[in-house]
Amino acid sequence: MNKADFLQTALAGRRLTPMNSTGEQFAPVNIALGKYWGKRHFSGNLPTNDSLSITLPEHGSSTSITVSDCDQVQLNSNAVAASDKFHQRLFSFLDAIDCQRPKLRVSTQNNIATAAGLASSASGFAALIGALDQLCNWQLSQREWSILARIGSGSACRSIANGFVRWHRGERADGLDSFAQPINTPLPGLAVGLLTLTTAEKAIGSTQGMQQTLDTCPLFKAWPEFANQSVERLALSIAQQNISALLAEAEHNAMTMHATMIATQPSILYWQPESVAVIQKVRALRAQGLQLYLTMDAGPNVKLLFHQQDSQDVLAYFPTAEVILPFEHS
Ligand code: 2P0
Repeated sequence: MNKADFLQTALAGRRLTPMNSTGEQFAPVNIALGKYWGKRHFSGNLPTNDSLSITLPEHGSSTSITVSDCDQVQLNSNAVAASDKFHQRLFSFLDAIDCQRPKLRVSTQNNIATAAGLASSASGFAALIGALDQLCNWQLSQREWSILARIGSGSACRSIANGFVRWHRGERADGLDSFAQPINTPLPGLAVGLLTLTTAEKAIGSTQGMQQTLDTCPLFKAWPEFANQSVERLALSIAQQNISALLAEAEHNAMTMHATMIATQPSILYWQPESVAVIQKVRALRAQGLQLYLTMDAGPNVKLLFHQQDSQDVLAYFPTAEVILPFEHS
């Protein structure tokens, strides 16, 4: 199956036929505490393992779509050239949804610290599907929304709800059982600190990084089983309202994922000297008794994980951190 096959299967007969003058949707970014790394099918973004994320409710993408006389896209109020990769990825995705679609004008605003390594493709694809749903009156269920967003970018399937979200890897070849579901158990007291250490372009994109890990990493055999069990432990910590256990598991999960990246041939190392300095500092502070943990994705920046009650201490040690309380928002 190619991307268009996956999309058409999930759309179940729906076409990209506008029924309203415009479609608009906001979708939030998410940070994986249990990581998605590895695909069992590449064009469907079908994962080898379950993953679990926390949504940052006020950070994300707002997308609006209208019919136009030519395909055009604006990103943060700037027109994107047709030769740009972003433009091409967007409109080839829309072609794969419906090759007879009308020309469209897409406008996306990201209020995200993109430089902090938050995946704007996740909120972007989730917002795009939501906006299409509004434009075409598709009346998607949350599950269908998640599946369609996943086909755009895997982690986008988790950007469909606030709070904790779990992506079930699924087993079906058509991907209809690979979608994310909210875990309706809040954990007030959980805090995330975004650290922007460097704005350097990442060395290698996630899709290519996953392919290389799958092809060459001898440790990758152990990853899916570890990752699935890790997600079970994360879910149990949430159910038991045990923030410390959740944070410790999240850091171990991230470090194990990075070990598989580092053990590829050639080795993928997303960390920069600034990242390692933060890792060492977090460990030193933890040795002094501060319940401070971290997670990292396919880039050099670090997301701190801690108890809300320790926010002042964390800010004293990391004054540039943007502190986010995922369960306290308007
Ligand atoms: C995650 N990452 O779970 C993991 C952790 C990066 C490291 O999801 O190829 O941009 O579009 O499915 O979703 C980044 O991967 O990759 C990602 P594609 P995506 O958040």
